[in-house]
Amino acid sequence: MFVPLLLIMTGINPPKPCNPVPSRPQIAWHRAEYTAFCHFGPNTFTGEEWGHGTEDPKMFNPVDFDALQWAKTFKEAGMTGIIITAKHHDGFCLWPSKQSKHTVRESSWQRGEGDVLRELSKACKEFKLKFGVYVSPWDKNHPDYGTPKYNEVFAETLKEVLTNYGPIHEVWFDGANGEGPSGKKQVYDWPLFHSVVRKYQPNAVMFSDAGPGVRWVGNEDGYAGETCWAMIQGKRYVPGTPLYKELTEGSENGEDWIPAECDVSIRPGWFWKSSQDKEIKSVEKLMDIWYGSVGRNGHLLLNVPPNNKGLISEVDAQRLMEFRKAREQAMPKDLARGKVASSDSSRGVGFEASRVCDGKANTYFAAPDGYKQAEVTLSFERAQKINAVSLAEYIPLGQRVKRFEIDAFNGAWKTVARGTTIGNKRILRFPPVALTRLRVRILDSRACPTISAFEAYASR
Ligand code: FUL
Repeated sequence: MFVPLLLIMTGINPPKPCNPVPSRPQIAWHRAEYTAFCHFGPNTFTGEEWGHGTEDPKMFNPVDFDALQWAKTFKEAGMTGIIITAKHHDGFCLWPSKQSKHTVRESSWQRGEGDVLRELSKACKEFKLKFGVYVSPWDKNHPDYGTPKYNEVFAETLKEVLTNYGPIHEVWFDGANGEGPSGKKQVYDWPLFHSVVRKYQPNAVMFSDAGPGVRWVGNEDGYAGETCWAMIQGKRYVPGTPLYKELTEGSENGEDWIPAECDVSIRPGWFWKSSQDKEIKSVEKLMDIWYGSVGRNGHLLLNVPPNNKGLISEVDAQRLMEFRKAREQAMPKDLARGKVASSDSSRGVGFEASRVCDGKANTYFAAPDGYKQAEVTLSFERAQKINAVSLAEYIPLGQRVKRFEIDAFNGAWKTVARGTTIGNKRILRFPPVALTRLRVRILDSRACPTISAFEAYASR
């Protein structure tokens, strides 16, 4: 039996998991926080959002295609990975799939010898970015779509993507399910599709409205709920669920750890169009989205569509860098790091209050078993002007906190912010306040609270 070293040394038990808890790949996904989404394909050349599947593949010709430029741009923007539309609803495959006659092989790009997935997976490796794929089950081109045979075709299609391009961190399944060339809709064999992913990429998280790895946040605006549980009751939902609004908050009593991914485009559309070059979201809007997604226990999947030359346009790249700078200015330096911390209850050695400000994600303060409330106070030698805090629970043991308040002390205590859930990360902003002590008061929790980070910021 595995006995943690800390327990052998101190005799003090860590809290028991408060189920459900995330898998290792889900924990890595939470901590990765921010991923680029790339919609790219025939629509990039036609200006459509939903292609028809009848487009001439010859017109796919991104003459200056450069996956390294994409990866470099996204790396510099502070993103941790890229998810590419390997196949969108029009059925066009960005790799020379054997399951289709509507692919890069039939295009005029690189005389039919190009492979976007090959180039992009290599570029991701070079820039140490995670690589993910959007593979649409809806296919407006495939002649078998609408028949049981298509499920087999799609399983083989997935297998190609999952076995030829190295590690895949996320597989993105869209919920859209429309008619194919025969006018029929497909009844998707989800158990089959999931089994293919589990077999060939067991560490990939699977996205759909309903998971099973990560869920849609229920809107395409990039915002999680102010209350946002990583859990849902998985059995209530299917891809394409009409109950999608519930996904914005998740459920305190959900039996399944299926956290929220917030997808949103930097432009009005998902695909690049020159007409939208002037409609790129402002830095202020992107900052608001950041606080509303990553700052509310979500993962931000920001779509930055490559243009018809096969490059990330200068205007988008520029905005991404401004956005990065704005984040750094809003939260420049954690002023709580290494400060004196105390708590109103004590579990004992290994779980002290000081763990909240040691800068380590895997150490945490924990209250004793049975406690549903706890206070952790940070003390500063000199008065500090603070206008934001960032909190984190130790999510490997489950998401617990239901309600909390933040107080500042400068002669007297004053509540400056309040919230409900925390999860992987919760950022709260408030008007600048000078303080010598900063306190989080957890008012209610599903089980004894665990806090791994309590950070304090003064924006520049
Ligand atoms: C939707 C799709 O129908 C859109 O075209 C886009 O890919 C978006 C991210 O998901 O459901």
